[in-house]
Amino acid sequence: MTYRDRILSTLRGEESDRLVYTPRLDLWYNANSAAGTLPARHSGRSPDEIARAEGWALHKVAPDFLNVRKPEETLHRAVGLYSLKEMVFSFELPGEVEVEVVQEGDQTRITYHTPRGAVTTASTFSAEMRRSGTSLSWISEHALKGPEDYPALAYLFENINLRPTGDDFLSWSEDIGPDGVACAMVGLAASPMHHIQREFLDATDFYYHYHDNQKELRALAESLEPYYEQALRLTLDSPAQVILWGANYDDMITYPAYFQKEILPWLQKASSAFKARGKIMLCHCDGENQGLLELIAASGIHAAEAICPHPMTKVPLEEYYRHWGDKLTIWGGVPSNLLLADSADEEEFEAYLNHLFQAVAPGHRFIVSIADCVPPQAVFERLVRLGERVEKEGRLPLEAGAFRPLPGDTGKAPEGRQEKPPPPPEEALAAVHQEVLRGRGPELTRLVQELLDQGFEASDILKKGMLSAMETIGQRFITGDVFIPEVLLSARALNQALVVLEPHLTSRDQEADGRVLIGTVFGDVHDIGKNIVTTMLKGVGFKVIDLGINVLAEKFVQEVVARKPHILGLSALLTTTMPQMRTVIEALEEAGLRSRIKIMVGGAPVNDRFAREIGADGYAPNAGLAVELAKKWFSS
Ligand code: B1M
Repeated sequence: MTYRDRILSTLRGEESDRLVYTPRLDLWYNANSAAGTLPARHSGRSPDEIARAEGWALHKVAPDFLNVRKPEETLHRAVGLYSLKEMVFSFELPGEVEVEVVQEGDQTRITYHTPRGAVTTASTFSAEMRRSGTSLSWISEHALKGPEDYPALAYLFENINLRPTGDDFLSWSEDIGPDGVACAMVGLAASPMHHIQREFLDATDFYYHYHDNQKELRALAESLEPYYEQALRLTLDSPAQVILWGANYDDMITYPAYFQKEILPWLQKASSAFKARGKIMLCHCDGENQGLLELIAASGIHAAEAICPHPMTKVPLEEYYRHWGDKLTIWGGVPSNLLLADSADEEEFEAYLNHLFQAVAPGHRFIVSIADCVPPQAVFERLVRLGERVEKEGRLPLEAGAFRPLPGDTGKAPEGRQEKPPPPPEEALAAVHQEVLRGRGPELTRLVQELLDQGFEASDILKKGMLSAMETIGQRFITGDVFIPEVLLSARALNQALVVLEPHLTSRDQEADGRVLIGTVFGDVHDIGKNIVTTMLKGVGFKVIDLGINVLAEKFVQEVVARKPHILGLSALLTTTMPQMRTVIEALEEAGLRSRIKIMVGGAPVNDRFAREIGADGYAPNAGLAVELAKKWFSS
């Protein structure tokens, strides 16, 4: 069997003779070829040549976003329109739409003038992002600023035309030959509403629009349906056998109730249409899937690609296999941080490999890969060793054996904590507490005003009513009983009511809590988690100064001098940007500022050990625990 045969039969759930190993090399390759640090034996080679020389199958699921046929093809990505050789259709904007493009340094601003108004987007792709291997630009200005932008976007998508481009896809597919399987990308969003969430809005703003403008947002989603229907039809009629439909599901961002309502129906519709034509559909499921296991299983997709298990996320590999092994193919299985010398030593890496072969026994419906991709500083010899072990031990069925947990690991996701009951409030304060929990800003503001009029102490309303509710929300977030939208809506309600409360608070009440300076480190544009941490810290009374994303060490130092925070919070989601946290701490030491502040680090790849190694004072795995740690520091 060729690699192509094995991948196809594994995806279809048919018998195969061996496990296939397909490390995704693009990020690693882009960063190391730019820095001139490719392994000497692979110098001058392309990623495919490297994989072939090592005897690995080619990973052809995620498109090569950087390698476009014409520069113009990247222009409309900020509204979620892609044109790539890995696609089987391209798009034509409606003739009445005038497109204005302005290039300002690393930033591209585009305005779409439509008969129903204009919308503007801006995206950035910096030299630093290129050096770090990133292949997608960062959207610095989203298309949807307010409901006034809905009609223009609706017009754009209602009138867009798609046409087939199967020939380019076929020639790309021929280049891959028997060494892999060409996967055709339909889009990174899985449904019209997911498209709006991913592409048109800032990740946190989406939840406000979703709550406040349900009717308008739903109408906009309906306007996107013709685009999705055309994309489905053209892909069904195309030569592609394997299709990538949707990416980056995560049980915080696409929380279960939302996934079920807005994403699942489209996955089910598309997967059954593809099945009926003998095609295979997969999704790039690189996020935290703990709360989505059953829903993804119910989606009808053939495979979940980029599966990144515990210890990088909460779900252990054996749990994935137990839930999904008879329903869909798991592609991935090796969390990328195990390839990094800083995150895992040789013994831990070997222990994980021993564990892997047992966790997926008997090995059907499993394709070995690094999830979501090989990081730039990966120890290349570990990649090679994994390949050798797959070669040596990968004959199917794998020898089943007693499953061995990782050293020090119970194999179970961390237990949630018990929620603390709110302090027994008087009835009126209990009502305040409830309105914060419900996230009802106008009702809360009215109630706070009434209580002030009745002579209630402003500080009681704040502390016993509002802040205690945010603590409850924080605890519920830790235990997984509420998701991001609830936290954001509660925090927004609290901030709205603070407008009437603040003039009545004494300066002591207002200055009672600490100042936190927070930011995502240089080279990293992930901000959803940092924003949640910020919101929750503000919710319990901290003054938070958010420096945003991609923040240089020098900027952190300047701001520590200027703002005199008690706590500095650093967030990083990439293993490539984790070392920036050390750089910030060293810069603070050099500036003689280190002893003045407590430093907290967090973000998916960060762990306690790393925090200690770089000299941070603490690490928090989630926003609720970040609040607990900040409070502990501040009260000690
Ligand atoms: Co990216 N991405 N991404 N991504 N992305 C990850 C992080 C990744 C882990 C996926 C994977 O491998 N499974 C992977 C990193 C691998 C690694 O290095 N170890 C990855 C990659 C590779 C990339 C790109 C390089 C992809 C590419 O270009 N080929 C690129 C990088 C761009 C760059 O930064 N230069 C990229 C881009 C993107 C999008 C733009 C598409 C999008 C980000 C949108 C945005 O942030 N505005 C995105 C997303 C959404 C993800 C996943 C799927 C979800 C991240 C998220 O927001 N989770 C992610 C998968 C994963 O994390 N497993 C992935 C929800 C959020 C609430 O959780 O951020 O963990 P989290 O925050 C938690 C805690 O960590 C903690 O509290 C939060 C709330 O409880 N926390 C702190 C966070 N910061 C804290 C600070 C604290 C304390 C606690 O103290 C100060």
